[in-house]
Amino acid sequence: MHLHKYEKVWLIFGSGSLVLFLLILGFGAFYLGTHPQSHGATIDPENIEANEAFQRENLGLTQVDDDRYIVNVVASAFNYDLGSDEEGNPVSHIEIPKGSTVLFQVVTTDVIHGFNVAGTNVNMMVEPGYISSLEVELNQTGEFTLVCNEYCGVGHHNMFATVEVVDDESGNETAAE
Ligand SMILES: [Cu+2]
Repeated sequence: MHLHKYEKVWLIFGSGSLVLFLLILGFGAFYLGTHPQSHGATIDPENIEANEAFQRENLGLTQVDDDRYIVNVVASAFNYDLGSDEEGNPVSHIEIPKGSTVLFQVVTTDVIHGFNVAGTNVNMMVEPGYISSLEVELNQTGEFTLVCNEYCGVGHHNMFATVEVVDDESGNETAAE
């Protein structure tokens, strides 16, 4: 088979860049330990309550300062645990005043789940053994659906909650419910 000189050059260039990119990817993943969103924070998925943030009473929305909130979530097939309200019912809707800085911290107790607040920049993969965390400023009012975007099993489509960003003109509305 005869290969034209330019064709050879292109083949070498093409396969060379493929190898180069794979090396860069491998270097990042295995040597630098690059990991999506988790900042390398680990947790025992069998015993998440060993971490204070994921004890039952600390789940869901917590105000930590004037315009700062933390949302701790335990994902499992097929639910996002956002804690319970006063009546003991599971929380599936949280309200956050517009302009707040929110730190989302999410763990899973079983398989890989997604954590996507559709329409915002919040989009994380939640892997067993890792704490996925992301801090965002929520500047757009509206109701956003929190969905699992990693297929996790037969009940995957039932895995959602809502995050509502509300205008905070009244001053100090209660945000956690
Ligand atoms: Cu899912």
